[in-house]
Amino acid sequence: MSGQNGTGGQNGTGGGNGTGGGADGAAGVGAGTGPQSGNGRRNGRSGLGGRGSRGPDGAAGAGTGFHAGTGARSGTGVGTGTGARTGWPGVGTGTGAGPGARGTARVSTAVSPRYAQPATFMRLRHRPDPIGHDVVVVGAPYDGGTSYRPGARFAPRAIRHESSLIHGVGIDRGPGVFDRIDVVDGGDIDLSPFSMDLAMDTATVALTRLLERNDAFLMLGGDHSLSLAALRAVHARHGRVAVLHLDAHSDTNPPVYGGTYHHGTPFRWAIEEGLVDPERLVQVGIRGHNPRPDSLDYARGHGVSIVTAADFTRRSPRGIAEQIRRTVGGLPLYVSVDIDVVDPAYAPGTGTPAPGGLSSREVLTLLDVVGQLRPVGFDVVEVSPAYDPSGITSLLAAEIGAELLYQYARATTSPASAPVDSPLPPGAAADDAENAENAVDAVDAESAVDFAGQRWG
Ligand SMILES: [Mn+2]
Repeated sequence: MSGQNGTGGQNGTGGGNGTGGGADGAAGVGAGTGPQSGNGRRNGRSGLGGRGSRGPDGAAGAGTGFHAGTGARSGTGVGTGTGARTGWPGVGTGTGAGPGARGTARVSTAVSPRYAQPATFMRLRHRPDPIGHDVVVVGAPYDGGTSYRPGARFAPRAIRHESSLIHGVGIDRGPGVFDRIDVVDGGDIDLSPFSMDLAMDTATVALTRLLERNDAFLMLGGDHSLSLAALRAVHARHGRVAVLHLDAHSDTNPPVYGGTYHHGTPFRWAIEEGLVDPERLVQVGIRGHNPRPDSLDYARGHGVSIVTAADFTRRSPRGIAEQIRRTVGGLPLYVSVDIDVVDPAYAPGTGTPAPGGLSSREVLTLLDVVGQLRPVGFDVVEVSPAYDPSGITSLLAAEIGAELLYQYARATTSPASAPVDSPLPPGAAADDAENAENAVDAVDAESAVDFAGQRWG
């Protein structure tokens, strides 16, 4: 995070000749040059180092080029940038040294009470146009795809507001999620409220750009239609992905009312566009009078695994987690959580509430499987704050987002939880009932590793 505080010419933008450096740990020095380094930016935010391989704590990290150059988190860096943007002549140079994000990833509660300051997700630092982070939290305030109750456009603000209380640690999470991964709040994507096609294109471009410059995102919806944009972006980076989709509805509906896209279509289009492998798509919590038969028939006809809410009651959560592991395998995993997967008793503030859903605890427990896979992106969608007078729906959405960040940390920083192509324990049968004991043993063994300190050392 070099040069973050540098000063530079207000009009000096562009340029590719800068250098940026800084490594984890005060002693480290890293340097890099390349196309993404040394952007002399507005406000003198010059000399941003390109993203690089992160050096170990206290050691140097160095690299060259895009995705290199290690502007790292705790180090200091110096950067210069020169150049001109069309129509904005000028040269800007700047140098700056900043403490970096790591260790100061969030607004300190020692200085500022949790209810103070503009709300960002979990009080993370706001970094518009972020570069080089492990995960960027990004809002997608849009509800032009809703078919019933509107209002999800206000969800990113509401979720951020309720997230202020969430610590980065928890008795189930172990210490220091944000010591393990570098996360910032990238703000919101500016989406037109007037055109679904324009919003979809804008979101696709913005999220694709995020993944060109950062490793993953957590998108706060917004209605569910924009998960298609998210999957397009993830596909551009990773190819076909597996999906864990938590929802009351399959969202594999055909177009309706003359609209190609709406919040009931994202996974149908994701299958049609080849973004996801439908046989690696697991939908959990499906129930109610909607989805229509042509939605479920489409999903099942393409090999999608559907765990209904009734299935969830009959089966063990660990058995379902085992099914998810088996179905997803070693493929990069996108996780999409429609808050209406949760019963309206816990999450009333949503667009199409459906009684008989999962509890908050069941959803949070189920997400434990994510850290044992290869997650590459997340969304939490369909919160509608106007129908959420006590804020509990936004609070739960924030907690789910925090849980997903923790699971990302588990998956990417824990050698013990490296992705596995064959997650089944030896001799395990495919049948859920027969497999329950084996699955419990396997999960317990992994949990033991978690709390033995090997993951959090
Ligand atoms: Mn949905």
